[in-house]
Amino acid sequence: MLKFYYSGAPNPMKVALFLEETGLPYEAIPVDTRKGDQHKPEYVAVNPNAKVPSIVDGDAVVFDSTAILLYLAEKTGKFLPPNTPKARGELLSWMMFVASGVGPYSGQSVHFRNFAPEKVPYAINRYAYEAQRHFGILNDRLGKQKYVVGDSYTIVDMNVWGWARLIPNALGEAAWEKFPNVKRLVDEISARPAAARATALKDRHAFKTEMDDEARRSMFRHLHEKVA
Ligand SMILES: N[C@@H](CCC(=O)N[C@@H](CS)C(=O)NCC(=O)O)C(=O)O
Repeated sequence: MLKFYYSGAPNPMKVALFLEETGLPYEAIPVDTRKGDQHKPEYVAVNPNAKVPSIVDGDAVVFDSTAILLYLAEKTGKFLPPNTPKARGELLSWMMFVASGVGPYSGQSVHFRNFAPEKVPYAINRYAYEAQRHFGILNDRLGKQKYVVGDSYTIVDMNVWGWARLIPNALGEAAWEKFPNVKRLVDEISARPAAARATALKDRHAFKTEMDDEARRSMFRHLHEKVA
């Protein structure tokens, strides 16, 4: 059975959503990143990047949420736009836009707002600005069409949902007012039974919630290793 290495964080949740939407059988294997499970040699053998999510499907090992969504969509033929060069071009462009922009800038914005030991106004503004810019691009697109690519719900919308549902963590409570079209998509997806099952997955395991020294040592390793 497909093994799904996960936590309740945004990137694993996109994959949980896909698995629940399709009903593909899977075994959910918790990786408690606040306890340092991501650095255990047996996990790094699956994901050399030492982050979640990853999957093992027979002899296929896939890491990075965007790669996993593409892999599973191609494997099942589900949640893809029509197989035309135009739609495929859009699919790949928007998947990479989420992978290289929305995710990293949102993640860094959360980090500098909530977790950095010093409040660095330049970094806070830089990452909030870029996260906001990316969500603004999505908001404009979703003002013109119901879904990000084509006229049906695809893996691009799932990829967006992972981080977009946490917009208040990245940009503050009032930020939803700036992105009504993204909110419309997030609310629609979050209301789906598959999304409820995906978000409930984290309750199957007692993930550590405290951001204490062990968690900081596991997730923010640069705190103990000066490289610049
Ligand atoms: N590009 C990767 C990023 C994965 C990632 O940053 N995962 C976070 C959770 S959302 C994680 O594992 N954090 C723990 C750590 O950084 O040690 C993806 O999309 O899967």
